Amino acid sequence: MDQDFDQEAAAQQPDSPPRRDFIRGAAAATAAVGAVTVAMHELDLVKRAEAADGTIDGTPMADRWWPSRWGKDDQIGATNWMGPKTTLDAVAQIKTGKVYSLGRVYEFGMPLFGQRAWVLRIPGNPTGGAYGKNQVIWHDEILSTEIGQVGTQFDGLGHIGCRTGKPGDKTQEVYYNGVTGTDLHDSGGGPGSTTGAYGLLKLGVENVRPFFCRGVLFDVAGLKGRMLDKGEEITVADLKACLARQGMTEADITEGCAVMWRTGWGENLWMKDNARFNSGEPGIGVEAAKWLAAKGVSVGAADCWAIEVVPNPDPNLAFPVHQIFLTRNGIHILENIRLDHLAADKVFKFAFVMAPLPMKGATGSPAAPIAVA
Ligand code: UVW
Repeated sequence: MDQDFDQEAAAQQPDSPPRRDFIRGAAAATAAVGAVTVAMHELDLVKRAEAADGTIDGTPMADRWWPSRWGKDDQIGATNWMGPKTTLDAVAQIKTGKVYSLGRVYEFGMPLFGQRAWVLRIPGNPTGGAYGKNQVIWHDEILSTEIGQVGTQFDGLGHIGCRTGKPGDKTQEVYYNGVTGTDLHDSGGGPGSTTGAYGLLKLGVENVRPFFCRGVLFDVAGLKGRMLDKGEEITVADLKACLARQGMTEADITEGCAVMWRTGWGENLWMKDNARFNSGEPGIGVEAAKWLAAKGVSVGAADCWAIEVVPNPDPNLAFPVHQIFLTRNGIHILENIRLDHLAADKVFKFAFVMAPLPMKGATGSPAAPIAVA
């Protein structure tokens, strides 16, 4: 299969419907649902996305990104780094043994992107029983949610791709390692076949290895002495300044390590001002994403909902860091984590531990990551 870009076809598209509609959907949800739990991305975000010219020329996705550094059939991306070397290096970072929980509580009222939902119900009181002379009773729950894409969430490699051709041409919707929209959804039909509607046929989150590696925190809010604002880009200079302030060097960013940046956005706004939390965010931009990718990190994480600056300072781009990390480099993303307690204790290097739930064909996973100092 020739998966080279159809640049000419792409250039003929007057607009970029998926990117435009994706963000417009969030704004529609705002109008419909009001100030409850649904994301309330502001209209300026929509206007900026609509300014995009609908082609990928001149964007970080303009040149071919596959086969991956781990071979043409790889489906686990940067978790290839995980192994005895990263495990032992992580253990070497442990000095006090203090454990920090980086995950947030999943609950009604947490900020959600677009029209995503969190609906947990307990069927019955109790759900079952009583049985036996000992009269055992129990509770279950039913959960309806975009399970890999709400709250503290780990993005798998099937989550984000890039349309490189005409709308509707699934062979030109390309994900990590050149996997196409057709590969993800179409097993060819016939007896025993299934479709991606029941779980992506490739790049599902069940493929990734558990993380046990070094973690590195860039305390950008500490560096600036304030919460960063939405649309404020964290640059490579900022990341280097964090390292210097924290008594570290670039050599501390090792292959396979987990990197995370504290903006202050989560600790100040999560469940306190959801409308502002969802209206945009500070985060890294294209420059810093490329810099970190070149260092071979395994996952990028932050205390905000997309880890990257939103709106992007370049009005032609929508979520480019997602594409640079996930689609181009197989680097995972971890969103909506807590970092304030690490910063308060000046813990900037630690062991990072997280096992995404192996849900076959899922785009991501809930997560309860920990740091061990
Ligand atoms: C998108 O789905 C674009 O965002 P996130 O991964 O931040 O949920």
